[in-house]
Amino acid sequence: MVHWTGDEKKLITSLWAKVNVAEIGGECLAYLMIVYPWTQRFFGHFGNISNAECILANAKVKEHGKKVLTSFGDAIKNLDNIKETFAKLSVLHCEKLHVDPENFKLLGDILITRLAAHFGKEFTPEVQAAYRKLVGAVSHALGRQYH
Ligand code: HNI
Repeated sequence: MVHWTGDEKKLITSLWAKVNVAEIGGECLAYLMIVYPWTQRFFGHFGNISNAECILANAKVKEHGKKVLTSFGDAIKNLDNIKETFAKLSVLHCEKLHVDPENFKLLGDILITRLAAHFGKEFTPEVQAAYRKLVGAVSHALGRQYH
């Protein structure tokens, strides 16, 4: 189990309270698909994703990005219970969606870059360290049911 210090918990939750989940969620999924184009193969049924502009404007990408980041927020509500929180989603991504767990790490990296872009100086190295630990834990939890 990941151990969190009181400071880490405070840094994570106080930044998250200011995150616009719809906006940053949509951006994260769109950026993932643009920066790592092979991830587009999972979202072929989302309509027009033929170039960066279309991906950024795509309503389904925005909607799904919001869903994914809302789900990521469940990790923050359950910091001491991340594995169990994502157990079902891990099975879904593995057995039904066949998403390579490497992609969870890529999405985590993208989230860090978007938080840095939105929060600037407020995204201090200490906050970033706590968030890197968090995206690592979420990625590990989502990848846990793979066999
Ligand atoms: Ni992911 C569906 C959460 C990363 C591909 N994903 C979901 C759903 C949630 C979710 C919640 C909706 C489940 C349901 O309908 O019951 N996904 C998360 C989280 C992360 C993540 C918390 C990482 C932080 N998913 C990824 C990544 C990919 C991905 C990195 C592929 C690159 N997810 C999918 C696909 C679906 C999906 C594909 C189904 C989409 C659809 O509606 O068709």
